[in-house]
Amino acid sequence: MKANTEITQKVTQLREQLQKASYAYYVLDNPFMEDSIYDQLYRQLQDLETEFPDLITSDSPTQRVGDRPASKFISIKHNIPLYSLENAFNLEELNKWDDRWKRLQTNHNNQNYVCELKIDGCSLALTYEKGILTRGVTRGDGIMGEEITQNVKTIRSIPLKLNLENPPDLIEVRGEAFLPLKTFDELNIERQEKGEYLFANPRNATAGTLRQLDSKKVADRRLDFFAYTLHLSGDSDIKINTQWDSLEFLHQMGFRVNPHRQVCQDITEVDQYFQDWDNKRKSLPYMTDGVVVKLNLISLQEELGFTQKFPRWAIALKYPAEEVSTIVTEITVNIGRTGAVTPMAIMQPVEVAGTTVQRATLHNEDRVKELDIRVGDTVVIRKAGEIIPEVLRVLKELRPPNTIPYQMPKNCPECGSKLVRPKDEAVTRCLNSSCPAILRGSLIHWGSRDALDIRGLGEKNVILLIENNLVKSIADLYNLTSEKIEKLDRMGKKSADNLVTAINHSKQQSYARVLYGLGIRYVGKVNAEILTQNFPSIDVLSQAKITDLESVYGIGIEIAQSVFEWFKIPENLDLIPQLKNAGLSFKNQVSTVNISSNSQLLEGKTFVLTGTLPTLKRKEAEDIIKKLGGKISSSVSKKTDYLLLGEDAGSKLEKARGLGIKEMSEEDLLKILQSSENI
Ligand code: 1X8
Repeated sequence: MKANTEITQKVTQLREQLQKASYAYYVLDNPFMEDSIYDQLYRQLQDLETEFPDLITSDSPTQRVGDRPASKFISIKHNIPLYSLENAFNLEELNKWDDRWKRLQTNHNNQNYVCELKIDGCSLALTYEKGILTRGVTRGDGIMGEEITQNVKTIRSIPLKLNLENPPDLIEVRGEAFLPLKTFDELNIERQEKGEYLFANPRNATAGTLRQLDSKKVADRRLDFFAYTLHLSGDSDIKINTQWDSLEFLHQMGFRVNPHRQVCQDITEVDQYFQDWDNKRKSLPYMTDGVVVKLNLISLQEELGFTQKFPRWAIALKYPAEEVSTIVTEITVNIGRTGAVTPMAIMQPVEVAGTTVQRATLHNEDRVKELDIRVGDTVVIRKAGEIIPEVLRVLKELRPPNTIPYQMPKNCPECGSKLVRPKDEAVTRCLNSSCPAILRGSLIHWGSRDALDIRGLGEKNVILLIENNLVKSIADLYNLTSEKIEKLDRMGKKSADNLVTAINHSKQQSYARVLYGLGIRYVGKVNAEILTQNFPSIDVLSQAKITDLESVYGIGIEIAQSVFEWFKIPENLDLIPQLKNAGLSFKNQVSTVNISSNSQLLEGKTFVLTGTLPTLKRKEAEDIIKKLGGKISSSVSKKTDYLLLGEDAGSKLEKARGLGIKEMSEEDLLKILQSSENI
C-alpha cells in the first residue's frame, strides 16, 4: 500500500519525537519521556512501517539493534553488537518462538535449552586482552556504549585478570551488573532522607550508579555482576560447544555465574523451571524479572543468527508485574496541583517489585464505591515499573466485623472549601486556587525530574518553604537566597546553598520543560514537546486560538481547550513575565534545532566571540559557526573576519573597531543558519 502525505508526516514526526527522547535519555542523561510512552510511540512507528514498508529509512529508531545513543562518558562502538532479547509473557508465546526456530532448522532433534534467571540490572561488555581487563562498556544502544572501565573495575566479582594459563589475545565477556536488593533499599532510604528522587527499581539504581563519574562512589555502592556470555577471538584454540560449557568456563576463569542455571530437554521442562522460580526468586537477594532461555548448542545458535533486533536462538520469558496483599490502615484524600482530589489507601508497608509501598491510589470516588474499600480490609496492590501503586482488589472474605463504608469528604481537608464534582466528570476538585495543597503540588511538580529538575525541592522542603511564607508562587522560588532559608528547621547552610544553586541552575532548562513544569492540565512531557515544536515561544502559544492548537498533530480538543483556557487566567498571565525576568526560557533555543546542513556559508571565515549573547550559549554559537564552515579564534587580529557581538562586550570590541572588523549579531548568525537550512 502507498502512504499518503498525512501518514508520511506522522511517521516523520514519530521518528523525530523518538529521536529527541533517545537523545535526552542517553546523550543528555536527562529523560523527558517515560519509557512506557516511548514504547507506545515506538510501537506506533513500528506498526506504520510494517504497513508501509516504503517509508522505512535506515535512520529510523526501529532500524537499530536497540535504539538510543549514549552519554557523557566516552561513547565507543562495541566489538560485537549487544542485541536485546525478544520477550515472551506466557507459554503460548514461548511455544511460538520454539516453533519458529524449528521451522528454520531441519536438524532440530535432541536440541536442549539452557535456562538462566534474568537479572534486573544493566548489561555490560568486558574486554580482556591477553587475560587482562582492558575495557568495560555499557550496552548503550547495542551498537555504541559508554566506556566505564574505571567503574567496572570497582565491581569485586569482575576479575581484573583471568584465571587462565595461556589466555587468548581477545576475550569478550558479557553479563549483568546489578545492585543487591538490600543495597538498593538502603540507597533509597538514604535518598529519601536527603529529599532526593527515589530509584524506581534496581535496574535504574544500577544504571545511575554506573554513570557516576567518581568511581569511589561506585565502589561504595558494591555493585555485583553475573557473567553469562563468552566470545572468544577467532584465533583462540579453546573450543566451547555449548552455552552450558560457556557458563562453566566463565566460572573457571573467575567470574560469578548465576548458580540457578539448568539444562532443559523440552519446552515443558522450560515452563516447569519458569513456574518453580516464580516463587523461589522472591527469596533471592537480587531482583529477577524473568527467565532467559537459550538454545544450548553454539553451532545451532550460529546457524540461526539474528533478526534485525534479536537473536533467534534465545528469548526472555518474563514474569508479570508483582502483586502483593496488605492491610488498609487509613483512607485519606490527596489534593493534587490541579485541585483534583484523589482518594488514597494508607497500608501496612509491604515490598512490591523491590520497593517498600505504603500508599496506593484509589483513583476517584467511583472506584472507591466499586471497590467498597474500608479501613481494616486486606487488599491486593500492584506496582508495575515506575507507575504509582494501585489497589487492584479487596479480599472481602478477609474483612473483619464492624467495618464502615468509606465516604469521600465534603470539604477540602487542606483549606476547608467545599469540594465539587462536576456532572459527567469522575474527578472531585477543590476549586480554591489559593488552597495550600495546590501551591504545594505545583511547586513539587515544577521541581520534579522531568520538569525543571530541581534537586532538593521535594515535598519536605516545599512544605517548609510554604509554611514559612517564603514562597507564594513558583516565581518566588527565584527570589530565595541562602540566607533566607538556612535558618529553617532541618535545613542548614549546606542544604540551603545546594537548593539555591539547584534553583538557579534550573534557569537553563528548555522551554519544553518549563512549559511542562507550568502544570497545564493535559500538557504532559510529550504534549509539551509537541507544543514547543509547533509554537516556538510562549508569546506565540499564548496567542494561539483553539483551532490553531487543535490543528497540530497529536494535540486533541481537550488539550487545545485546556491550553487556551490556561492563558485566560490572570494569575497565570502574571506568572509568565515574572519567570521571564527570573531568566527562564520561554522560547526554543537554536541548539535544539538539528544543524544538519552541509551548506558552508561561512567557509574560511574566522570569528571572534565577545559579550553575552541574548539566547545562545557561547558553545552553541561556536557550534553553529563551525557547522557553517567558519573558524573560531580567541583573540582579535587582522585575520579576524567577524566579531560576533553580545552585550557587555569588553576590550575585544574596541580592538575590532580599531581594525575595522565587521560585526555580527546573534540574530544575523541565526538568519544565516536558517538560510543554510533552506538551501
Ligand atoms: C539480558 C540478561 C541475560 C541473562 C540474565 N539477565 C539479563 N538481564 C542471561 O542470559 N543469564 S541475557 C540478556 C540479553 O541478552 N539482553
